[in-house]
Amino acid sequence: EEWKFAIEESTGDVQDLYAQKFKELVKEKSGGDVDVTIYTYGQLGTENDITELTASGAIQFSNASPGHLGTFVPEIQVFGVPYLLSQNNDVNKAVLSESPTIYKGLSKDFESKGLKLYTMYPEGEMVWTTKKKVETPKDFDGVKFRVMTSPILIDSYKSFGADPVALPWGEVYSGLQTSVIDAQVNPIFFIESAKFYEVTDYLIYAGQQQYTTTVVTNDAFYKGLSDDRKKLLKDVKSELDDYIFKAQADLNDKALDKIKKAKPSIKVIKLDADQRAKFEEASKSVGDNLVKEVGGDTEQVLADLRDEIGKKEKELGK
Ligand code: 6CS
Repeated sequence: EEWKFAIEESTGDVQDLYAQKFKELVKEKSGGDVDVTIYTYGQLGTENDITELTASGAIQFSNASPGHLGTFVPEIQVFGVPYLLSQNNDVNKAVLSESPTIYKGLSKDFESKGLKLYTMYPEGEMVWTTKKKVETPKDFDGVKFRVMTSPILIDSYKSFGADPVALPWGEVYSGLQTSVIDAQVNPIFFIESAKFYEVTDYLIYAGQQQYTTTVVTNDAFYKGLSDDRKKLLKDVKSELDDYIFKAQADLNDKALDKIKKAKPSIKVIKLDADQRAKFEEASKSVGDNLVKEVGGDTEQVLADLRDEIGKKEKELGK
């Protein structure tokens, strides 16, 4: 039996590490019966293409990051609300791996689109790479800022003061090179592997967002699996929750040094609490706008997530 798994990233990136380990564990736990074939970014299309392929059943698994899933499963855009997730990534890990709001509430929104939400995990703090120094919303005046394709990101970056442009990531390097765009945002491991630092001058940490991703399966495929296979997938998920959290942290830890070595002239700026507060204030209404636009259970999901994050922060620290 073959399961096809498409990722939104390249070999050696976080999603690839996940898929590789998934492949290994599925093979082992199925006694060699199931072979997972991994397709990296571009082999089957862009981020939005692989979601469609999974929903239609042409492939069984894919990564579908909230940053790109917004027109398909609009409710998932709650993960795009600036400053929603914790600055403590242990909190995010706990919420993303076991939250009832995600696996009971949001998962219904996936099912209605032919997808089964398998897992969620964080990929690291998202860092702005720009050609000019940005420390206040005013500094974003006239900056053409590339965001992923979910509509909430357009709203967010407008609220921050920039001119957002939505693109698949394959167009980002050349876009920066030719000044079709002036800036973009991604976790540091990805800025390193996709070489976005080569065509920008500043790395700016504003604390606004943790990159999150989902792994989805085709819903009919999942429902048709035997109880044994469903249990196998459940066991693999639990093992991978810890594995991928450590793996992404390692990859992100090493990436900044690699960038500094490859480009000593790169300037790294960490916005302080007052500077961050200005961006948070500017984007205050983004969550409410999302609730108004998407409707349905979005208001409840957002409130419940805030509650879960708050509770985990009490337990694990901010
Ligand atoms: O910027 C993007 O669109 C891409 N960034 C990451 C970290 N993963 C895949 C995604 O498509």
